Amino acid sequence: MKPKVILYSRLPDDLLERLEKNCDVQQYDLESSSEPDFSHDLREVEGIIGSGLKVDRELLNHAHKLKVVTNISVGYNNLDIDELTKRGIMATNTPDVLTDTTADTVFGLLLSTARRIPELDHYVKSGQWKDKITEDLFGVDVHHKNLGIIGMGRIGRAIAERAHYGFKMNILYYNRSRNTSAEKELNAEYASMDSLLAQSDFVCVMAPLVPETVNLIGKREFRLMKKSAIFINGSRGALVNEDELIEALENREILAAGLDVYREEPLNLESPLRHLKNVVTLPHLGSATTETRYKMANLAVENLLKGLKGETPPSLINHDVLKLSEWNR
Ligand code: 8YV
Repeated sequence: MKPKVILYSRLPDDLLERLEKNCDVQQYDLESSSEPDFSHDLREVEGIIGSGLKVDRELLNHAHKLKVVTNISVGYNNLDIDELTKRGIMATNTPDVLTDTTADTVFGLLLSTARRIPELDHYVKSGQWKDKITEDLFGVDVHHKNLGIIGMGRIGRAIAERAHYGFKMNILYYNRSRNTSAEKELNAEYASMDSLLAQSDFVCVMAPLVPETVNLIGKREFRLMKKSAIFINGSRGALVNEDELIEALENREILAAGLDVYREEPLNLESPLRHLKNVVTLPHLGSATTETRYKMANLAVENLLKGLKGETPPSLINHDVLKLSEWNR
């Protein structure tokens, strides 16, 4: 009998076919932004694959046969890793394949915000360009400026490469641990958070969402930034106190912000972020190119099938789970 699997994200046809060849696939409401209720299916399920589903103790209490939970994303703040490990369930994600694409998006956001590209696009298309352009439409330079990166992981490093080689920027970074290769190769300077905030022209948050990073950036941090600073968030909305960001933008304590992620997604229709001229927004699509989303889905399917066979998936998160299963043998 094929193992039962829950799929709650869209997969390219050939990957769905591969999954269906090996598993009994139960697909869920793919279009809805609300989480599907599949509690009645959990009892028999051995694998879960998709993006963003909250997998916590409550869900796991219904899933006694579960072996693998496969995120189609690099972030895994939706998974209770300790609980999964305790229960001997493998958790996997999709690192590396999305690094360059996400760094491209973040850099695009940075350029769009500094040079006000979406606003100026609207200016032309709405017929406002009737005469010579005036100073009120000018942006600020990116090249040779100071870029502060909070979270120098794979994506942070890829952003730093673009900034260093392409834009001759000076890189400051704050991270849990030193990234000596970025220091050597990109001339990146390790700084305390406060010093990074005070010196940077662009502050870019790329840290993972864990309990210690919730509200990492708020009123105090915005006040430490330059009044000319541009703030970029390409990681997770919860790292930033969004009300305090809005206040900082409205009061011009910072110049502007470029955002791919929000507290609430999709962004609440009432959010002032929708109306602020000094904000550029994207709908959480850092990794969303056809090529990269295919690679992510492919890696996720590979992770799932390997895990279901009892083999080690290529991007296993909780390696302790292997020790546990050896002990149980
Ligand atoms: C995901 C992301 O694709 O990988 C991540 O952590 O943020 C994106 O690349 C996104 O979470 C899917 O909705």
